[in-house]
Amino acid sequence: MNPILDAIEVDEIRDDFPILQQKVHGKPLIYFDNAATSQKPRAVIEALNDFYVHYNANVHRGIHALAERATKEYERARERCARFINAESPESVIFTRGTTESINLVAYSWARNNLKKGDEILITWMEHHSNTVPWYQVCEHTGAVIKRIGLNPDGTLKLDDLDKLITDRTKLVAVTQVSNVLGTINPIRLIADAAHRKGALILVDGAQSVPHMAVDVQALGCDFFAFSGHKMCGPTASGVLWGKRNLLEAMPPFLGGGEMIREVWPDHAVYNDLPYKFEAGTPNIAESIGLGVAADYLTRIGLDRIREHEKEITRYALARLEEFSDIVVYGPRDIEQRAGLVAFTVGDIHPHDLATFLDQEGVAIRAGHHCTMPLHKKLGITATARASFYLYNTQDEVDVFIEALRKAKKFFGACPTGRELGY
Ligand code: C6P
Repeated sequence: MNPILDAIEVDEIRDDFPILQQKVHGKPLIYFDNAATSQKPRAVIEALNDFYVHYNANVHRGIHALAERATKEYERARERCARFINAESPESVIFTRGTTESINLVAYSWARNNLKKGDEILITWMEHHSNTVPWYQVCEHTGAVIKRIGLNPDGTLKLDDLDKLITDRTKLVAVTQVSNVLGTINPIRLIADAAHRKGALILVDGAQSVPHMAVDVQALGCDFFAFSGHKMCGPTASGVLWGKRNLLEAMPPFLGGGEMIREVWPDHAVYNDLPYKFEAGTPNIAESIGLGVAADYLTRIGLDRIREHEKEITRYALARLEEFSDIVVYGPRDIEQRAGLVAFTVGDIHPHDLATFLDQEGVAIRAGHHCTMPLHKKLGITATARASFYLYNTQDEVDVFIEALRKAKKFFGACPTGRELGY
């Protein structure tokens, strides 16, 4: 079997995504902002439509036909998500609105109840604000402190002193599997083993990994794993927190309300079992069902093949970007350590100007700090431009992107570099 999606397959895949057929500013849309959110295939759009047209009802409450069907599909989505990340049971899959909410659930329910003054939370310099700010809040609440794993010059994690960084006071290591700026793929199993040797837990932010590579939470050896549906072809406001069952069972509920209880007495409540204990109120039913469909859609195409396809595009994009002598590309060059995104700057053109110019050419990229202000401060910059790829992108699109960059350079009159001037 050819491990890489061939041109015909990509054409077929593109047909699944109606949004890609349009023009933007009179140019064919080239969507390179997949790390922010991916586009949705017809199967997911139709699943949402089907829910609202045929069986919209609340779950786990009604005993009428619609409610029973909604409940069945909602729980089927949980099974699909569990299979997608190889969770040992669907009960350890909690539906949330996304990575941010999943991490906050752990911060509020586990960390605030298990950390005390002087305890340490180890994060890294490449964490998204979602895997940073909740821990700052835990520290404000408990008196625990944040420590960080450093970065090597190539944008990989500095792991040589990991066993020293994780101390007897470290209670949690919270790390992203893939950086949304550097693209770095972190060796989670190695970090998890080091954390467990010291009795610490590990939470993995899977927002940028789950959509693009096969993830097995058990093989990774993590304790908590968070991801978002909207970056993996699923609807917005869908996502998952997976946790080891014994940990989730010992944690108090995050939010109180309907559905998360078994009994409510005049003066106290008895909480429900997993996963409902963590799903207070009417959940995001349609979105979770759509997420289950997205997980099956990606599985059908094959996560390993999607990863290979993105590797090819990224390798090509990195090579073509090198045609610009004043380009700075962040993150590892080794494609085995890099996911399908490239953050960069070109000369002294502000990334926002670049993104605005590229938009006029039909190319959607993101610019800014990408919710990683500490990382940008560490790199000594305020912003980067970022192109992020997915299964429906092609090398031809990279060519258009490169030509658009060339035009942008000309338009902004970027100073020629010494290399371009021949010295
Ligand atoms: N990064 C980006 O453009 P939510 O918003 O909860 O779905 O995901 C948050 C999140 C957490 N971790 C990582 C590594 C992420 O990349 C993101 C979202 C988007 O890079 C929006 S800032």
